[in-house]
Amino acid sequence: MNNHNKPSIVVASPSCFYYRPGVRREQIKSSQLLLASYLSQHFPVTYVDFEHSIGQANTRVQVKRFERRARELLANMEFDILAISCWTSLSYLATMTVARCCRDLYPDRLIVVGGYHSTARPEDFVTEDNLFDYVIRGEGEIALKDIAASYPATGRPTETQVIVGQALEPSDYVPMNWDLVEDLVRTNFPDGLGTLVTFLSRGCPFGCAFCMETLKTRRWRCASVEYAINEVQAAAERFKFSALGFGDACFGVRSKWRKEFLRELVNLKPDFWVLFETRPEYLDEEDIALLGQIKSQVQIGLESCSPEMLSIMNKSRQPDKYLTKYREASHCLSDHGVVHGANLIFNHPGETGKTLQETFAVVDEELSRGMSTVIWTSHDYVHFPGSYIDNNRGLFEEKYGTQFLCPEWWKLSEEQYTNGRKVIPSHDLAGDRLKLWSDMLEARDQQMRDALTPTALSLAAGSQYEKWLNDPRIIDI
Ligand code: B12
Ligand code: SF4
Repeated sequence: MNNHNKPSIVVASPSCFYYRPGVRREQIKSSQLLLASYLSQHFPVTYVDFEHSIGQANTRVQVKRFERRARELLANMEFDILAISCWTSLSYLATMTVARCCRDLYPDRLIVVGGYHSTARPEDFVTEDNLFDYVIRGEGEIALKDIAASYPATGRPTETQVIVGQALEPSDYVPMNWDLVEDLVRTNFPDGLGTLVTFLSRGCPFGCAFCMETLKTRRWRCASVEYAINEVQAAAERFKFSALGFGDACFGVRSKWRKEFLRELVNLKPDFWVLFETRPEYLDEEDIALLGQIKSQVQIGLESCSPEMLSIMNKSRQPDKYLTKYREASHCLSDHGVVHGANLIFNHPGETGKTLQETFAVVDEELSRGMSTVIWTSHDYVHFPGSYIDNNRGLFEEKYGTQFLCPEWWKLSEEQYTNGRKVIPSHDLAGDRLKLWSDMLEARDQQMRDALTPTALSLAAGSQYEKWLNDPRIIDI
């Protein structure tokens, strides 16, 4: 240890193994950077992203190569504590590999793991040989700061310790320390970034059945408007990017904060796109009129238009009211020219032919209104550990005939993108009927395309609907 009171920390994003080749990687992993930013106030911190420095590994040969490169990189790094982020379960195998390389090289150094996966499945990191010293559940800042502060005196614990991290209060939020990724950005993105993400709040008060956010502190905690605006300005002054995203689990829950922030944001006259995800309840006409004055794109976590599915998903206790709210918000967003994604999850446990009909009936009704800025963004259900569904698999199996065909996909050296989706939602949607939703979507392809304004069409083609890229109405954005 160079400085006896201040151990040095490497915060590492370990990459993903066996994730579908060609899936776009996140340019800057902002959650990990946020953690590193907080720690850098107290300790010397380096941030590394093995996905950038080594790459993803999608075959056994690539995994072997990854292991070799990780060993070389770690051998050339100065640090006392390796803090690995198993943020997504897709990083589980890579996390284990990086930790193993580190332990082989440095038997005395501290290895800590945190992130959504360790929050959901801490036991996945408890090994006979105590590979990890600490497994942190929930937010990592305070737990890691305490561990690092006591490490010089206590050294490695004799057994793996599982700790629930105390959630950070807004008074302790620290701005992103962009210095930590200066070299990474300069080396990997010399022409500028696509989307840069920062955070203005934490927590979500809702409890959707498929979402892992529910495992963390649910209280919505926002930074002050002044802090939030400073974050926007600091990012814009520092880097060139086409969009700034707010990665908040649920943007703008408190109406007064939201309006004040949006007013200040409009005053900044941003020349980049602003992106965030929220619920329809948190967008009224005043907010939308403000958003209409800047280049903004809103993701709405609608998830389904079937009242029955919305109940099963625990999206809302009053599904009909929720759908009315969605329609009002969506129409108003279209009236103000604000592009918005209506995110839908299909084949969620409990889904049947009837619930699909209900969803597409609403989609059809919306399409019949003519030109709009709504992009229907559709995904298959992906089974993540720690969600309500995962914790109550038996209940779904019994009630709907759901089958979880690969319940621990993150542990297998096989294509995880496919394995995570191996769920039969109900007795009714098995076999060939599993692709019923994508057939129903495909049948509406032309209508969906024609209903979009040129800006919305161009944004849709640039993201989810690549097949629309040859449409003559596409414009440069
Ligand atoms: C913002 C977000 C994104 C952004 C990320 C932006 C960016 N550039 O970083 C975007 C939209 C790009 C995105 C992409 C993906 N996401 Co996402 N995303 C979120 C979201 C909405 C919010 C995260 C958040 O609140 N951050 C705020 C910070 C403060 O909290 P945090 O991220 O949890 O970080 C804290 C702790 O986890 C902990 N921690 C993290 N690392 C470490 C390390 C150590 C050592 C310690 C001690 C602690 C620690 O400390 C951090 C600070 O407090 C969540 C949850 C949700 N409601 O949907 C999903 C969520 C995290 N995403 C998820 C997924 C699956 C993905 C994708 C894989 C989707 C896909 N198929 O491509 C990709 C993966 C991208 C990647 N490789 O990094 C899942 C993860 C589930 C899982 N088990 O894997 C979540 C939980 C949603 C869900 N389905 O439930 N995502
Ligand atoms: S899906 Fe969205 S609204 Fe539901 S719990 Fe997760 S973050 Fe909250």
